[in-house]
Amino acid sequence: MIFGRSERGKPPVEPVTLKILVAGGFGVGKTTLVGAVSEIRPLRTEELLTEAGRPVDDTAGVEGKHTTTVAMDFGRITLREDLVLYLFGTPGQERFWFMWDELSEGALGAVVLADTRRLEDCFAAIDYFERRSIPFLVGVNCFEGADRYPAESVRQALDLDDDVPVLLTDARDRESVKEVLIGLVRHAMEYAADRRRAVTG
Ligand SMILES: Nc1nc2c(ncn2[C@@H]2O[C@H](COP(=O)(O)OP(=O)(O)OP(=O)(O)O)[C@@H](O)[C@H]2O)c(=O)[nH]1
Ligand SMILES: [Mg+2]
Repeated sequence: MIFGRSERGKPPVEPVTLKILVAGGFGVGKTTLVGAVSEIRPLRTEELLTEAGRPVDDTAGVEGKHTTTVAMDFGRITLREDLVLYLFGTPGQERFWFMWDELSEGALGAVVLADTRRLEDCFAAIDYFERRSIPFLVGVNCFEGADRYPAESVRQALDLDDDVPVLLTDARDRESVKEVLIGLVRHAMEYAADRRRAVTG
């Protein structure tokens, strides 16, 4: 066998690699999502939530949470033999948002995770991607105990454009998260095609 070639003699496929951001408010499940789908051990930058941070770190709804992302999460998932996603989870706390500009460099698009108990926490992320014309979708992380709302109600509450997909998900579930990622790649492709059409007329 020739090194670097598959047994059937076909040259190995060079996969397309895409960079995807996972954003949203504090404690909404970004690190969980990256960990659930990553096929490599995810890189995490978690620090303990300190007593001193209590007044500003609102853990209502995620009382079991003891750590927070201070720089980023990083993971990888092969969607198809020829399509690999690199996932970058952003820090949720406002004091680390200066990281976002660097993380969003070259990103194809973003998943904005939302928790229906604290929807307003994802406004800033939505605003961020809208302003920069980075395609995004909203993944509603369905925590137990949180009321379930249809995707359309979430769209209205967040005042999203009609073309922004809203998908219900469970950040802990690999298959569910994969669907969200596939949805985002699809949406980003359509978004790019629409923009090309708008430019070329
Ligand atoms: N029940 C339930 N718990 C979840 C779900 N997703 C995340 N969690 C829990 O919620 C907490 C917060 O999750 P993280 O993944 O750390 O959230 P994060 O968005 O990365 O948080 P920051 O980086 O601090 O902004 C953890 O204790 C998770 O175990 C979910 O879908 N259901
Ligand atoms: Mg995190």
